[in-house]
Amino acid sequence: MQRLRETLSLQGLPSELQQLILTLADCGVEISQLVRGGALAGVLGVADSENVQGETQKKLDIIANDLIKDKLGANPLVKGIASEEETDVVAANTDGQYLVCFDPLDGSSNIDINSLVGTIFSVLPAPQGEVNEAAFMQPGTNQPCACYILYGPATVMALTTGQGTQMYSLDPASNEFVLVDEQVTVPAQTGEFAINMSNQRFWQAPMQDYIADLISGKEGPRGRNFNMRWIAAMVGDVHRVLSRGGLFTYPQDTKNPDKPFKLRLMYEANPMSFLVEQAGGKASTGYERIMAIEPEQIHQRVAVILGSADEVDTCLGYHSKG
Ligand code: AFP
Repeated sequence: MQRLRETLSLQGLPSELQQLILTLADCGVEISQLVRGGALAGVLGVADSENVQGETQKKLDIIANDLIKDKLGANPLVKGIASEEETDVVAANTDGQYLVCFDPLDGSSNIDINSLVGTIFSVLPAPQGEVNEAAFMQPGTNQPCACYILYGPATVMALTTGQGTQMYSLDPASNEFVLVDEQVTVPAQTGEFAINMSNQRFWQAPMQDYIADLISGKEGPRGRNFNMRWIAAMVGDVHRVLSRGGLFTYPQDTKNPDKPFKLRLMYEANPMSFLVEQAGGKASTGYERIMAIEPEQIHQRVAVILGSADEVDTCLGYHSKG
């Protein structure tokens, strides 16, 4: 069985990027142990604080964020970090070559019900000069690497360095990630979609029409039935898409006029889009390729439609009709 470090070496990656990826994996191993502890580790429940998103922070949000911040801050390769749980970007090491954006605990609303959560990492090259928000304003196509670690019955890691998408599983005996799929492939067609249906009345017309046609199944224009799954943790829903195909979407909605979009570009949509595209899938806002977006703010949000390429194209067809 091939361990992560061996796969990275065989990919002929720069030694610095290999070393950074191993640090990201180490963060995942430590957070996995905390998540496993659950109530017994004293990490459940809410903290008495809110993040920049205006979301009540869970204890484990803060613990995971601080653990990653400390580990990356201590790595000389890291020039700066941006986190869902940090209002501003954080400078690290002046001579670092990389910037790291992360969602330390995606799906944290699932923590107290013992459901799926994960950590999402997006790596960017560090430009010359000071570490400010502008340094991070790079399109997703600049990522040399993206990965997530999913804390489920098994702890798994999906990773791409632009040479396809690989899947690893954490060996509890050695605490090392072991390669389980060297070329993850998302089937072009699917019978499964993922969306928070409770927002249906707030969607724009193209998404309302697309989902209505899925739900009308065999008697409708699609001529076949579809199944729905919703984990309410992007990391879990995307893992299902990478594992067996599907379409995941969190579309624009009018539920909160100040916040037409839910998912964050820099540390959710971009890394997940890179992983899905490298596995043969597609990732769009409905009107443009997510990874082509020129970011304007570190916490900016975006609509997401990603997964099986043919199904994403079908959904985009509804959007091009307007
Ligand atoms: P939390 O991290 O606050 O649980 O949010 C998770 C998330 O950002 C994303 O991972 C899910 O796909 C989405 O929100 C779920 O949103 P809903 O709670 O509206 O279903």
